[in-house]
Amino acid sequence: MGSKGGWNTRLTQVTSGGNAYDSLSPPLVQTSTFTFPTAECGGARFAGEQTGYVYTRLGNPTVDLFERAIADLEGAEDGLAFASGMGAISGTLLHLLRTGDHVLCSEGVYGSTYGFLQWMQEHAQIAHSFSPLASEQEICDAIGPTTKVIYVETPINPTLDLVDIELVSRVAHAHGLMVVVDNTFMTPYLQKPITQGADIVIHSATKYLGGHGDVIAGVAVGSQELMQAMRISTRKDIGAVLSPFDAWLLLRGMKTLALRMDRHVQGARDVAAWLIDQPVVSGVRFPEWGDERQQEIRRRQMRGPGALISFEVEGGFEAGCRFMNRLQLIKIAVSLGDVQSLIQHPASMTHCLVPPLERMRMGITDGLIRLSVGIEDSEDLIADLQQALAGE
Ligand code: 4LM
Repeated sequence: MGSKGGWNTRLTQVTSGGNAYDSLSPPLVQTSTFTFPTAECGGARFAGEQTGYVYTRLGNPTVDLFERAIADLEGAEDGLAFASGMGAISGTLLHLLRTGDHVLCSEGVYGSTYGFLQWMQEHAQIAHSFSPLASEQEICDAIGPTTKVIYVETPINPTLDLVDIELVSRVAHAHGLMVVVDNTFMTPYLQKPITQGADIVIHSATKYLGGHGDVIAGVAVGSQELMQAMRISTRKDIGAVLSPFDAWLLLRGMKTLALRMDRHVQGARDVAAWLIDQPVVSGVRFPEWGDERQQEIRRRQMRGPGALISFEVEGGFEAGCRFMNRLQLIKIAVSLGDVQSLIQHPASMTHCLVPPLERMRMGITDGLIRLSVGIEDSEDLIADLQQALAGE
């Protein structure tokens, strides 16, 4: 059963520690293994005949608390933490897919997700293809006889195009397929894909869930049956497990998720509205703008636009580099969702391994710049952007 109350109340509750030693903060159980009172008890725990912890790769109280917290917030039955977002993506897809299967993907995914799709194709003959997934007909046409999973990023990194989760889920389920949604850019505060019909939701918890740029982590949520199966298959045996300390940092970061997201979104609205008026800036992408169909999707499935903005500076890649190099407050770095604003160039950084033609098809032009708006005061961010653009 989900936690009760408003978002800020729920966030403080689901991330608190229960009653170990009456501590307010959750206990950090920083251990690799657990002792068994008797040899028979150890055997019974391995056999699943007795509950109790065994070894941190199989489960750990601090990691479990993080898993339960994110599952609760996403409206899922259970969660499974991983060492990174890529650990969660690879662990989930390898669990769901077999040699000969096909995964249908949104028209654009994070660069390393693209790399992993390539890896599965080369090493396991698991095929993939991309589609805008924009209408029932388009989705049906893209589903083949071996398709098992539809994998969606929305908003898509870094073009910020939106995919209709409810439509994709309805069509997928009619064909007996699973739907996996990467919800990293939104967090459950802004979008809850499970309530739209998705089967599994994935996060790079490195981003907004942690929020403070000090953790690499991932998580998947879904039905208890699926999560338990993944717990004893790809997570246990590939072993991309989250450390208890990182789970503890995530629990601390998540207490302020709603506060931070409201502030991120307001800052992004201010910055996007300013950017669009700059003569040397073009093609500003922000999920609150765009064609009517995208806006209809946003209103239906998102509570806010998020805090990423993509745009181009007149003069292409070279002008974009000069502009980024002049920034002082905004840091040049990949990643996103940090309290500090971060800016990067997808074609040479996060999506550099995507071949140029594929990048063009995904809408990642050579001059595209992606800005993750932090929680700084908007006027300071705008002043920094203004002085950096002034040189162009
Ligand atoms: C970045 N992104 O874009 P880990 N899913 C999405 C992502 O954006 C990322 C991951 C998964 C960036 C990292 C450098 C939508 C990552 C992968 O980095 O493995 O926690 O998440 O700047």
